[in-house]
Amino acid sequence: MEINIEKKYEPTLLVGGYMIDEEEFNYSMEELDNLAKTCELDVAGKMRQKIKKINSATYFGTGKIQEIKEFVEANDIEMVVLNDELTPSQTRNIQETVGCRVIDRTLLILDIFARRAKTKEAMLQVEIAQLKYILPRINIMSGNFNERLGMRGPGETKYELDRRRIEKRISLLENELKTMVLNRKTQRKRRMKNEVPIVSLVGYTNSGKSTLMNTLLDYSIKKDTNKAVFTKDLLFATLETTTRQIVLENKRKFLLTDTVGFISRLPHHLIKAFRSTLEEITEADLILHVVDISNPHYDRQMKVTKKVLKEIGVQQIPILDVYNKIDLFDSLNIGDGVFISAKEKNNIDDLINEVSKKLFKHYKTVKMTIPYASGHIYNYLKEYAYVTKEQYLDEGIEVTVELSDYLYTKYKHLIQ
Ligand SMILES: Nc1nc2c(ncn2[C@@H]2O[C@H](COP(=O)(O)OP(=O)(O)OP(=O)(O)O)[C@@H](O)[C@H]2O)c(=O)[nH]1
Ligand SMILES: [Mg+2]
Repeated sequence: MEINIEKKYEPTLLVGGYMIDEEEFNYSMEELDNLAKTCELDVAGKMRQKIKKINSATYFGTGKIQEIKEFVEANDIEMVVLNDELTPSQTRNIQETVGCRVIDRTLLILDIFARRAKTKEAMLQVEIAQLKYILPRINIMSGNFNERLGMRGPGETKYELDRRRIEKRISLLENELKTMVLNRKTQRKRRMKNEVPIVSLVGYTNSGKSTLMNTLLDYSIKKDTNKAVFTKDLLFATLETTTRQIVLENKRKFLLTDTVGFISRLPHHLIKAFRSTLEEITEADLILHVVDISNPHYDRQMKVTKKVLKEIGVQQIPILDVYNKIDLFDSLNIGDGVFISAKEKNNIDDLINEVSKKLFKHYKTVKMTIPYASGHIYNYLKEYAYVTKEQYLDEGIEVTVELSDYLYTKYKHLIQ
């Protein structure tokens, strides 16, 4: 059984079945096309069928399978991609009848994730998802137990098709991942102790989250251009979580987290494997839901994102919808939410205002007198808080300063 789509430009047939929601189906077929192209497959045809019930043995009924076989033979198709997750036996049965390799949507997405994984953590997560996908399939697929499994992943490791070894490998990788996540959690706790609010960028893949992160990094008064994140017109350009600090002109600051994008019918194993990455979202104080408004299906994409957010349990976190890519329109009927262009840096002030309203509503402006002997406190506040006024008095420096809850509690004794 091959898990990698090694061959480029392989003549490929996309097939899908739908029961009720034809519109959702059309869109997911369009997406499948994009996913296939991302895997460098040569899409030579598409077939579709309204089905009453999924056939447990062959997914489609006999008639459709026959039709697929005829198309495969007539067009020298080498790969059939089905727009759903197939059971191992369905894959085998269809493959036997149509006479070429059959894969499902899940394998396609897994392959893209495997291509994109760059950090150790993302690699571990992808490999775990791949192995869990393989595990129930090793008995049935190909029947050839000695066949080697080409695995795209860390070091391009090869595995024998051996259940016990795969299970062992999964548990080893899961332990490794656990240690890594624990370390990250400790770091995060340290950050949270400083009471810097956390903002998470979430949204559909390719909506512009990473571009917005770079634009906000540029907006920050503390810039570090080396720290820009990777952006590209690719599905799943980002697979790992990156956190950066954004400092505003008034010294207010927050941590901004960029993470993996969503897609409809995201494979279950992937959500599970990426749980630790997605969990970071659950610790946010505010979620910026980035929407590509130039995509004709943006409302559908929003629904998918909201559904995944619900699945990872973040209903209680406030969400601000950020409609991106407005530069692609001459005029736009603007409704609720914030409308920006992350790329052209339009309306970023508006976005920051909205974010500030939500994050810093508890901030208090106070007057305090800092004794001359406590110069370090004055220096600290000048660096980390927004000092709007200062006056030198006999007993010390009187400052008017805006304080976060954390600083308010810390310096309560100095407040007048
Ligand atoms: N025209 C236009 N293009 C944009 C804008 N923002 C982002 N893009 C483009 O959209 C594509 C995807 O941008 P990314 O920032 O990588 O998207 P992402 O949401 O991080 O995607 P994933 O990491 O795959 O989830 C890139 O080609 C960007 O240049 C925008 O405001 N206007
Ligand atoms: Mg990204």
